[in-house]
Amino acid sequence: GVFFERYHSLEDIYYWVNRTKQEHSDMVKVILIGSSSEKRPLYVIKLSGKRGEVKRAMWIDCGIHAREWIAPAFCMWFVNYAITFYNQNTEITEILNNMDVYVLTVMNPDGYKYTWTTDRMWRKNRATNKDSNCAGADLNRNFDANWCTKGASDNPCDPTYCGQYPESEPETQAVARFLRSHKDIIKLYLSIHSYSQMLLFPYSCSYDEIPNHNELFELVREASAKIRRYYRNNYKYGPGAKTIYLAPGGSDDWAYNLGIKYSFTFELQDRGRYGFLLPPSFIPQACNEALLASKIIALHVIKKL
Ligand code: 0X9
Ligand code: ZN
Repeated sequence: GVFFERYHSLEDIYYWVNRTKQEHSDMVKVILIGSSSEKRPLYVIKLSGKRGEVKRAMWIDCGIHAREWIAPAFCMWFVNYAITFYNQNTEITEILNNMDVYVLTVMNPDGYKYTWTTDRMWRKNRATNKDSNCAGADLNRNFDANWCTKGASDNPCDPTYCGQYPESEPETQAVARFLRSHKDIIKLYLSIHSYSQMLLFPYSCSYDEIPNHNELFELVREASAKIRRYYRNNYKYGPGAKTIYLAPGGSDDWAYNLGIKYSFTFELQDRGRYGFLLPPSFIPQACNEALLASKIIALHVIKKL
């Protein structure tokens, strides 16, 4: 529907989360995993197909970075697709019959709100930093993976400020705690960003090659090829450090080290023409590309379980 072909304010998104839970109580639960530094709630939508047995799960977060509006739009797109096409589309049915899906639609609500009211190009959260007039830490530099080494900044005024210490930020902490406490069931971690059209996997915090590099490389190569075939659009792929840049303290590397051996960051459209200001008319294709990649990866993980 047209609802998902627009960007939504934070208030709209909260409202949508609540409505979704009420209208689809058979498939949807909402879990409060923590709150932001300005005390906004962090809600995770739990999607389940067949009920009952303890299932494995996958995780998707969107909107770590405030200005990347296509990311929350994707999380909404994914949830709507899953609810609408469960028991109609074979792939999403297979996925939901084998895995619960946890979706954090906006990991950085304070920053997201700020991009709607004050500064469209804001990236970090909105925490106050002591001994500085500059606000915010980069939540994707705040995880405990070679924290604050080359590729992050220890200056609170920089867009890649790593925070005071690993997991210093409440948003990081909430996600890290949830993943730690569910690490035995969560088999796949996906983090959605923009822009530049890339399918990335660990490591970004070093040039080391992960033990299952070949498997993940083949997976993203296949996903990229299918996106090219179906949507005539090019996605680069590979380990973060080599494919984009060295960037420590990221959620994907941390989740990988926690034991989630399928861990990915997607950079959605575009490649710079509009950048973070991707027009709403691009939402459907951008989301469908990422949805295709998500399905391919999830089905592979299920096959391997
Ligand atoms: O730099 C980032 O955090 C991501 N790119 S963005 O333009 N959306 O800011 C890339 C993240 C890749 N993964 C890690 N750095 N761990
Ligand atoms: Zn980002």
